[in-house]
Amino acid sequence: MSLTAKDMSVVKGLWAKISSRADEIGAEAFGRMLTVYPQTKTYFSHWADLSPGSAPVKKHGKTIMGAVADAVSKIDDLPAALSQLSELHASKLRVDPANFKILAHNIIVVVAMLFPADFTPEVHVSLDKFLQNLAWCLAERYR
Ligand code: HNI
Repeated sequence: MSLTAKDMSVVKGLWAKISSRADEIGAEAFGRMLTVYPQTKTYFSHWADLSPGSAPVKKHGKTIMGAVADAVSKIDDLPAALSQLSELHASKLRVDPANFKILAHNIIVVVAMLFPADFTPEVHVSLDKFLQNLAWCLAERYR
């Protein structure tokens, strides 16, 4: 399911509208993932506080969205943009790649919640495709 030129421009257009709140989106989506899919907490058991809105959750939400922002800016070559992060998640962090789709889904929910007027069916499709591609590229180094 590769991204069309239209998907890329829709995602970039959306990003221009929502990027000023990227930290908030990341914190909210990451906090929701940990709450709704508690098995994801196992990767962060070394943190002091995993509750929604806690300082480490906010900080990591921001980190994740920094990588998403970078992927948006390199949307025409996502495998190259994400290869180092994929390597890190595969060999060092050993995160089950099924979790990438779970986080992607939570990001979609939060974007829809915070930007209802911008979240048209067209935006939904392109954002979903983009995040699924991002998840797929993050899983690339597991093979
Ligand atoms: Ni992920 C660290 C990006 C999904 C578990 N992750 C990072 C870092 C970035 C990042 C950036 C910091 C790297 C560094 O230190 O150089 N992660 C992303 C992105 C996604 C994602 C863009 C998907 C959209 N990561 C996930 C998921 C899990 C996950 C779904 C587990 C459920 N990531 C981790 C862990 C770390 C991490 C664990 C290290 C955290 C720490 O202790 O600092």
